[in-house]
Amino acid sequence: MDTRDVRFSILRQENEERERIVQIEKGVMSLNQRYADANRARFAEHKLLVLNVLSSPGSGKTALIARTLKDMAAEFRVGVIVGDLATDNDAERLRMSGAETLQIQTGTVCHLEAAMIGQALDAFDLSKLDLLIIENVGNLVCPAAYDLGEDFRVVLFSTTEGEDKPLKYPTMFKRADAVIISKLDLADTVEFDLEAALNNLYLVTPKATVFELSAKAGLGMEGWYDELRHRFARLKSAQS
Ligand SMILES: Nc1nc2c(ncn2[C@@H]2O[C@H](COP(=O)(O)OP(=O)(O)OP(=O)(O)O)[C@@H](O)[C@H]2O)c(=O)[nH]1
Ligand SMILES: [Mg+2]
Ligand SMILES: [Zn+2]
Repeated sequence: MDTRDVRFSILRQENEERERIVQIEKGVMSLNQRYADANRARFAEHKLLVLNVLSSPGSGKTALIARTLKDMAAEFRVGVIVGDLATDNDAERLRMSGAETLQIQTGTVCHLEAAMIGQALDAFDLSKLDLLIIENVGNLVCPAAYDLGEDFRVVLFSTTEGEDKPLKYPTMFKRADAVIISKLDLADTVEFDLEAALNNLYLVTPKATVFELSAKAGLGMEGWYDELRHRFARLKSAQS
């Protein structure tokens, strides 16, 4: 073999390897889709509104969920599933709001998968819930690719992360039903340009409903709660 033949042989091996990886990835995604469909059927059977809440680490998912649990306790019976690589800190915080909460520790996996949710559901009596909120692992990349069977996908980005997040992570934002701009109370301090952020969102995901709020200061929460009420009422009337 001369040098050129060796180079071609290595290239061919690399192509075959890449093709094998693509096939494995397709297999994983179609398996995930089967589990997601099974979850969705189970949710529909119990007329459960299910949220998948996503964002980068620290954007305020747990703070939003905790406040929502507290403020909506009289209206909805809520269960929560929280995913993190390690610790049950978030589950502990959410339990203080009185909701039944289950922590999934994913170990090295940086997203939740539908099969993990399917297994976690066994810990709940779904007939006693109106709303199931799933807090995904903090990560703006791969959780976007995993359908969990949810009705409503919510992506947060906080004023402290800058206006360009939708442009840098378009896949995550494109797949959102709603986008929440969080930590609105810090907007002035960090000189967040709300108009630029809204423009960026519009470029990437023109149909997503956008909420601007602060779970900590209690700003803009009513619009978010109305969205939940509206979606829940629609789900009930569609299935009855
Ligand atoms: N000022 C302000 N701080 C907030 C707000 N929401 C959350 N925080 C703070 O931001 C930090 C991260 O909030 P979390 O709710 O833990 O964020 P998270 O998205 O659940 O984080 P991970 O689960 O680790 O990905 C905490 O110190 C919160 O107190 C808000 O509306 N305003
Ligand atoms: Mg959290
Ligand atoms: Zn991942």
